[in-house]
Order: sequence, then structure tokens, then C-alpha cells
Amino acid sequence: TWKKFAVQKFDSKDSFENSFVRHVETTLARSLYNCDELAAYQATSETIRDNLITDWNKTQQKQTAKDQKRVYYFSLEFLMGRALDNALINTKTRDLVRDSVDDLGFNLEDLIQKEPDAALGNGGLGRLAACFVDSLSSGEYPAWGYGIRYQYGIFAQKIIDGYQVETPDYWLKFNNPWEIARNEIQIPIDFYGYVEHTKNDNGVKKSNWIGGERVIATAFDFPVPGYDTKNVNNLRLWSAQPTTEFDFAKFNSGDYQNSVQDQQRAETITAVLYPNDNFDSGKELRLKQQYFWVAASLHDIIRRFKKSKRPWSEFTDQVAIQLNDTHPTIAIVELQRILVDLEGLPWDQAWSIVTNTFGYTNHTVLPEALEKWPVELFQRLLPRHLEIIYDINLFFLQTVEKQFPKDRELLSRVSVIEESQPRQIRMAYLAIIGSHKVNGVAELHSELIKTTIFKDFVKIYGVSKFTNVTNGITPRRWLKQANPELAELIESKLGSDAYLKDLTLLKKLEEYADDSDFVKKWAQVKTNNKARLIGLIKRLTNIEIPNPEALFDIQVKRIHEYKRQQLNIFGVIHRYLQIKKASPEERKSFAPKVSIFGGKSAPGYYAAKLIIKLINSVAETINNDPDVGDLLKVVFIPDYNVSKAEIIAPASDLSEHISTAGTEASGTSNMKFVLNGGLIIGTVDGANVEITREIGEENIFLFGNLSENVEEIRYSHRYNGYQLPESLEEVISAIEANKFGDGNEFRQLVESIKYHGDHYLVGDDFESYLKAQELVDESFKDTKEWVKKSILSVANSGFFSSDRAINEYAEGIWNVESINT
Ligand code: 26Q
Repeated sequence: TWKKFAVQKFDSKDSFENSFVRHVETTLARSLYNCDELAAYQATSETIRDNLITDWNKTQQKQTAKDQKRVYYFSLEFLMGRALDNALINTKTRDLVRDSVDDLGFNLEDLIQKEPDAALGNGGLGRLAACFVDSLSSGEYPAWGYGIRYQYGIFAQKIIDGYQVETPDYWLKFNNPWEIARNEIQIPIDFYGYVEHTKNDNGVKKSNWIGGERVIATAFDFPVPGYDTKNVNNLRLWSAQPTTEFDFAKFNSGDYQNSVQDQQRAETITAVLYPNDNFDSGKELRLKQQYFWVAASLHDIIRRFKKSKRPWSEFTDQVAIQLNDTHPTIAIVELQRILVDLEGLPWDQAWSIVTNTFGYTNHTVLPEALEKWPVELFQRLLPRHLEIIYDINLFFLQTVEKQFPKDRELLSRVSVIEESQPRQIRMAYLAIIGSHKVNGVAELHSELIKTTIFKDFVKIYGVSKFTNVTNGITPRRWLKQANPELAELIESKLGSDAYLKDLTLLKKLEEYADDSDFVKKWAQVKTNNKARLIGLIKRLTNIEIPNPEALFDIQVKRIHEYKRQQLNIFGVIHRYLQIKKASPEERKSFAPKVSIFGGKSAPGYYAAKLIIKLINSVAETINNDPDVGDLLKVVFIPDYNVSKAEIIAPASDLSEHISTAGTEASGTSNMKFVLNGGLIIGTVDGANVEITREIGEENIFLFGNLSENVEEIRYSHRYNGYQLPESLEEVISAIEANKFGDGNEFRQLVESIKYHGDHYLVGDDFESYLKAQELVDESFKDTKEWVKKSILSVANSGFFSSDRAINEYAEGIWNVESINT
């Protein structure tokens, strides 16, 4: 009888419109006569959601029935962006829905714009997690993402007087059609308290943690549809609630008033995303977020495992957990605690399960980004976990001692406990010790971690524990969705959309690199995308870009000294000074250019905020200088986010990925720009190296010192001093001469380069950067050659699909198979 009532998915205009109207009138309790665009967006989304949930249910049933090993991707950030357009594309219902809403008097593009971005991440790491869940679903892997449902995502950036101002991102203002509240799932999570040490009848020591404060984790599920498959995986995000029931016997922290207040403030745990990118803040609430999310997720996974009535020895046949950076490292300790304290397994057996369960992905070598927590904080917040960390460290150091007797230096270097003032727990070391594989995110980066920050661990564990999985991006969002015209042109030549699931098929485009009709169409798509960006820039900044034929040179990413937006803006100033010096006649030889910046600075990062201000001051001067005219425009796009990236990436002629060599682990926006037919100016850093290998060095503009020389150069700065090149001195003089507002304001920025060691080698790379930019100008003048480079780049960017990355994780780290193999 159930079958008879099975929910029907919409599959025609009629059934879509039927469902749309029903959602307007019942779900939204509106009438069709007062259905505005927001309501129409919501009704459309509810209708899509119905389809997704139907398939989501089937997927979960199928995966449960098959009962194979599942992957759990633990990430504190999922930078998903908008869901509607992506769902339409992945379920291949976009055309049908466009026509249907058109019938109903709406424009689909407009409805799509109504959705707020799900901006639950900072940048690269969070967006990587979003691309990975898309690829896991598309590849039909049994996989769940686990994260936090922040009430406030990354702040919205306003630019006021050229300065960044942060405003809260309350993205859940309206009902969110893309989440399913699982109010029946309520997992208690404890903090603080004390540890009781007892012995059982056989004299075996037992430890029991009595928590002092309890909050409830409740689940929100976000269906993740795969492309061209009915597979819909789950992204489960946790939200914190206060408990209602209360055990006074356990309430032993001695500070009643404060504890009650803390308990009432349970929601603060999941209130806001920490807005630091590549920087360790060390705040207690951050550690609470980490434990809250990890404990809830493990509880969920273990509950699922226990339903299968398998012995613990089979846990690792059923479960693989990937740690997205060190943020979830406490999971290693929590699983060991559950197995030993609660399930009664012997330490060694438990530890073998733990290490075989986890894999750890490192995303940085920057020392200021490596997570450390004061021992004292752990002692208070998670007292039993601290004991377990001490034991893990003790057993680890004992084996090291056996392997390398009497090497005290080595022991202190690799100890999980840093003997500093105050003593700190090194989370990356704990993550390495507790995982069976450690991977970097691009080849160069994976080599660097083996030879620098983790080199002692290579000595101890051997090199096979360390591996590389080069990042990737999903071609569904970053080609088909962001650049529908290019996707259509590609499809017309490849004969199908199969390349969206096997991106290496793009290779066939090489055949058309000299086909004049194709070249013309290719260039036209770029021009159209640039026009689209010109519209966005006008709306957001009121700046007019008069010349759509100008070279669009774009750098959008988090603002960070190591990413060197300062190098870019100094280059812009240099160009400006050249134009000013030139005679009207000479000026005609300059290729017109638009320099576009975008990105958020961490709110407390003073130097990054100064860079934003400098960019805006330079823009103000240049854009209003009649000597310059159309030759140069400078734009700072405010509030860079995923939905803006979808408009920006397809519109670049050139994009900048110019980090100091050895500092950018991978970068992924480089991949987005290449896949959209933009060329790259970049350093020999992160994934730029592999991009060069794939597309050919004649199709990329590389410059700058190599990573193997960076340490030496820094050392030389320190002990031998250094001289900035004339060209850069001239730029700095112009800033100091108040050509871009009050030069004094940028003193710190200038001094860090001139007098404080120039840690990021701006001076050392400046001339080489200018030369590369000259080559760019030269090359851009030959349109045919330029477009050919663009086509060849796209044809050879198939490697950078996140599908390839996920397949490598599945085979090399998780030992998990797709559901249909
Ligand atoms: C740590 C402690 C406390 C608060 C915040 C943090 C924190 C938050 C976010 C530390 C780091 C991040 C994000 C790092 C990140 O995005 N890294 C980037 O990851 C990309 C995906 O692998 C790479 O492509 C980039 O190179 C890397 O910078």
C-alpha cells in the first residue's frame, strides 16, 4: 500500500507548476497574486527540494542495504555558495524549470539571485570541502560531510572610505529550503568537569570523565545531489542547543552562577564562523566548536556502526574519516576515549582502530597557521582528553626512543607537547601520529611538508605515510554553472556533456585551437563574460569600465601578505607612473588594462587591511586622472564570495597567483581561472607548478624566485642587508609623496618591506614580475595567439577536476569504492 502513495517527482512543466503553486499556497501560505520573486524563489526551491529528498531517501536506503565502507569528511568549513542553480544543473532539470517559471511570469536568473550564499567558510579550504562533496555525490561514493551550521557565515565586507568594514552575515533570515532539521537527533555533548579514576574487580584501571556542562547537538541535513545521477549524499551540520534536563549530581564545577549562564548560552557555540584564514586564533570558543562538532559526528557514526552488530575489529572496514586540516584533530582523542573508556577495549587494539580510521590533510606550512592549544585550556575544557593525549604522546615517544636511542633533541622536537611558556599541544603532530596517511594538497607542497615541518616524522614513520593529493575543483559549478556559454561551445565540439564527468575529455579541444570559426566564438564568449563583469562592477562600485576590449587582470582571494596583493598593486602603481611619464604619442603604445582586486581580510589583520586601503586609494587616483583615460582602471570588488566568483572567473584574460614561492599550499582559484580560459601570471608555487606541467610553459607567465632559495634570501636580508630595485623605490616614493592619499598611512606596509626584512620577498621578485607583465602585454596584442593559448589551457586542465582528486583519496587513502562497483 505504501508504494501506491509514493511521492511523485516532478518531471514535466505541468507537474512542476503544480508543485510550485502548492508550495506557494501551502508551504509559504501566500496567494499567487502576492507571490513576489523571493516567494517564487522559495517555491521553486521547495519543489526541487522535494525531488532531492525523494532521491536522498533512496540513496540512503541503498547505501544502508549495500552496507559498504563509508567516508566521512570532517570539515569546519563548507563554503557552498548558492544551492538552487547547482541543483538544477546536477539534476538536469534547468531547462524545464526555466520554461516553467517563465510560464508563471518569472525569470529564472532573477529567482536564482534571491538566494543568499551559504558562506560557511573562509576561502580555499572551505570551498575545497564544497567541491569534494559535489564530487563524492557525482562519483556515487557512499559519503557524508560533517560540519557546523553556523548562524553567521563569513562576514559581509563593506568598503567605506576605502577601508574594509565587517557586517554580520545572518544568512538564515528567511526559511532555508535546502536544509532538513532533524530535531529528533539530539546528542548530548559535555565540557569541563573532572576525571574519576577507579579500578575494576580485576584491578584494571578505569577512567571516567564526569562532564560539568552539557549542550545538545541537533542535526541539520543538506542534500548534496550528484551530477547526472540519482545519488544524493548528505551534508550533516550540527547546531547547538541548551539542555532541558539537568543532572545536579554532575554539576560539580563549583561556580553555579556562571555555569548556568554558560548553559543558557549554549547556542553561542555554533553562532559564528571564525573569520581567520591561515592563522591560528587560539580562542577557547573555537576549541569548543571543534569538540562539539567532532563529538557529535563520532557519536552519529558509531551509532550507525553499532546498528550493524559488527565487532569493533570491523570498524575500519566500515568507516574512513578524513580530517580537513587539524581543526578536527580532537576526533582522534575522542574515538580513543570512546573505545577505551566507554567500550572497554584494550588501549592497543583501540589505537590500531583509531589510526586506521583517520587520514589527515595538511593545508599549510606557515608557522602562524599551525594550530596549538595551551595545555591549561585542555585541562579545564576536556580533562580526560588531555590525559589521553599525554598517553598517546608517551607511547609514541617510547617507540621513537627505541628507534633512535638517546636522541633527546629529536624527542623534544616531535613531542606533541611543546615545552614552551605556556606549554602547548601541537595539533598537527597529534594528527600525524593518529592517522594512517598524511597528505599535502599539491605536489610541491607535499614535498615541502616532508622536508621541512614534518621531516622528523618521515624519519620515524618512513616516507610511505606521506602522500600527495593535488586539489581540484568541480567542473559542474566552475564551468557549466559559472560559464554556460563556454560549456555550450565546448559541448558543441565534444558532442556531449560527458566531459563534465571526465574532464580529461577536454583534451579534444586542442584540435580546434587553429579553427578560425571556433577561435572567433571562443573570443566572443570571453567578451560576453567580460560584459557581464562590467555590469557587476558598475552595480557594486559605480565604476564604469569604458573599454571591454581592455585586458582584464584579476586577483581575487583572501587578502594576505603571503599572497602578495601588495606586489600586484605596486606593479599597478609602476604602470601608472610609466603612463604619466609618457608623451601623449607614447601613451598610444600602452595596452589598455583593468586591474581587478577582491577579497576579505581577517578582521584583526592590520597589514592586510592596509593593503585593501592602498588598493582603493590607488584606484581613486588612477581612475580620476585624465592623463590615464581608458588606459588603466583599478577596481576593488567588495564582498568577494562564491556567487561573485562565478561571475568573475569566466571574465579574466589574466589572473594573478603570485604568492612567495613555498607559501601557498595549492591554490584553487588558479584552477578556476584556467578552466574558464584565462591565462595566469604566477610564481613557481603550489598547484601553479602542475598547471604549468599540464598546459605547457608557453601558456603561462611564470616569474620570481624559487622556493628552494627563499630561506637563503631571507637569511641574507637579515645578515647582509638588501637594496630594493630602483623601480620599486620609485613606487614607494610616489606613495610617500601622497600621490595616493596620505602616504603616511601606508608607512607600516612600506617599512615591512624596506626596513623589516621584506619577509615575503616583494623587492626580490619585483623586477621579475614587471618583466612577466611586459610579456603579458606583448602577448595580448596578438589576439589570435592569445586565444590559442586560452583554448590549449582549457584543453589541458582536465587534471584539476575534484573528481580526479576524490578518486585518488578513495583509492589511496580511504579504500572506499563507488556504490556501483
Ligand atoms: C585556525 C585556528 C583558529 C581559527 C581559524 C583557523 C583557520 C581557519 C581557516 C586556519 C586556516 C584556515 C584556512 C586555510 C585555507 O584555506 N588554506 C588553503 O587551503 C586551500 C585548499 O587546500 C589551498 O588551496 C590553499 O593554498 C590554502 O591556503
